[in-house]
Amino acid sequence: MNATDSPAKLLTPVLSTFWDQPDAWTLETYRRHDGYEGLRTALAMDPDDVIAYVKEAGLRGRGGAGFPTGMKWQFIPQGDGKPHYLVVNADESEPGTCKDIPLLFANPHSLIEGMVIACHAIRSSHAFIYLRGEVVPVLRRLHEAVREAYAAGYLGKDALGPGKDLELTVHAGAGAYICGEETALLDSLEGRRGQPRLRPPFPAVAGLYACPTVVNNVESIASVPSLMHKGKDWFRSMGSEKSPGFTLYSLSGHVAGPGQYEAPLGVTLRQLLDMSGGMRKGHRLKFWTPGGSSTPMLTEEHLDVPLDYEGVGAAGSMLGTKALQCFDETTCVVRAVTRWTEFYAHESCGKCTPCREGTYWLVQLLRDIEAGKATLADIDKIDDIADTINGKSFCALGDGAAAPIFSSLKHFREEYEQHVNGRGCPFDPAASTVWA
Ligand code: L3W
Ligand code: SF4
Repeated sequence: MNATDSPAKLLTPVLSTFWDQPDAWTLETYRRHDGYEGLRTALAMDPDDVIAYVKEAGLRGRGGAGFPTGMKWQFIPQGDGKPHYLVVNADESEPGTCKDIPLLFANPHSLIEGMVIACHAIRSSHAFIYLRGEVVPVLRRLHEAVREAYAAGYLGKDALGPGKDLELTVHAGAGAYICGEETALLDSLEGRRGQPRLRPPFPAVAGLYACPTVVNNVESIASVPSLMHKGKDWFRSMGSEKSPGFTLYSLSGHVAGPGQYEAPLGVTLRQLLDMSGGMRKGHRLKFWTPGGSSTPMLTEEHLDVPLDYEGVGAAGSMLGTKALQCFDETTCVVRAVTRWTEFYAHESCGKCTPCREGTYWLVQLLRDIEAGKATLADIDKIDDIADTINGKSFCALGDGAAAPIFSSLKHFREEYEQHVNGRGCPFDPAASTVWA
């Protein structure tokens, strides 16, 4: 893959191959597209060999951190006499992130098949899906797909071989962003208020009900069946040495063609925009996030950054969830950052002081700057508060809240100053409305 490749060549539909079919989500459609063939391959292998295979393929977690999936599975102790659990994190809620919900809606069996393979690998007999509760149509569809999988014998009695049963529970969360943090999710699943736990111990050592637990993102697990069926060389033929494979990129904002684009890791935003119709007519890119609002914003000068873990890292951001939110020149960066910070302040679980207090004060100051009621010293103050949150909070939400402050000040400090000196916002909010 290189910068001159044609748009069509850049797309690698795997998870999204048959999303547009009306009965895409059914077992029958899934089987027509090689569904459950990867499971057949995996069940013929020793569990340790499946883990080694996924490690060699180089699959990395698609939930934000990019942690190697096979390595995470390998952390589960064997012969410890304790139950092992697999928990799929389907609590998608990072601003801009919108890949797992469509994936579950259109192709739930790819997740179920991946979960059966993962349970075989880590020797687990009970798996859970923690789904964002508001998405009721997805919950219903998931229940129906799980019912189909039980009826077909992929789940339930002897699912993993003679005497090896597998249960799958779908749990709907109550709609708190913090429950996407893996340890808060486990507390919530256990019936408690979702708040992060101290790590270590990591869930692989003491997770659900204090037993060894793998927590993986939906897309990570859904990527396993095709990898097992088509092979690690096929998987490695896409992406780069350190970031191999295909992934879902979610384009949103002031773009002509918002949606999901499945492409190899390492594609660039310029290539994705070229194939999807670019920015909305007559406008140009001002800033964008590589992976949701928790990942530092980038600008037009980063259009050719390879969208993989190393490329985005070298550009000073994180690949995150590959939620590419694109904003054009009509957008007030102070307004966008204020809106995101309001989200973090609202969703802060309150457990630690830097995040609980810091996000509150950031919102007050940002609103003052946006309204032209602040001083230049207040711009330094938001920088200072973000510094007090970053790296000093209990979980990643704090760092995520600090990221838009730092990155917007780095790229657009003069725009903050313009608000102060001009006593208000120089932008027309109506002009940046996507539907305008
Ligand atoms: C065992 C060790 N396990 C690490 C495991 C750990 C976890 C995974 C990654 O945050 C990021 C965050 C968000 N022994 C281990 C170990 N692990 N060392 O590996 O861990 P970590 O700490 O690097 O990341 P995290 O706390 O899981 C995730 C960013 O993603 N993000 C947010 C995304 C939001 C969604 C959503 O809405 N769906 O995913 C976006 O960029 O800021 O930096 O499993 O246990 N020694
Ligand atoms: Fe809770 Fe925020 Fe602290 Fe995380 S950083 S534990 S969300 S208060």
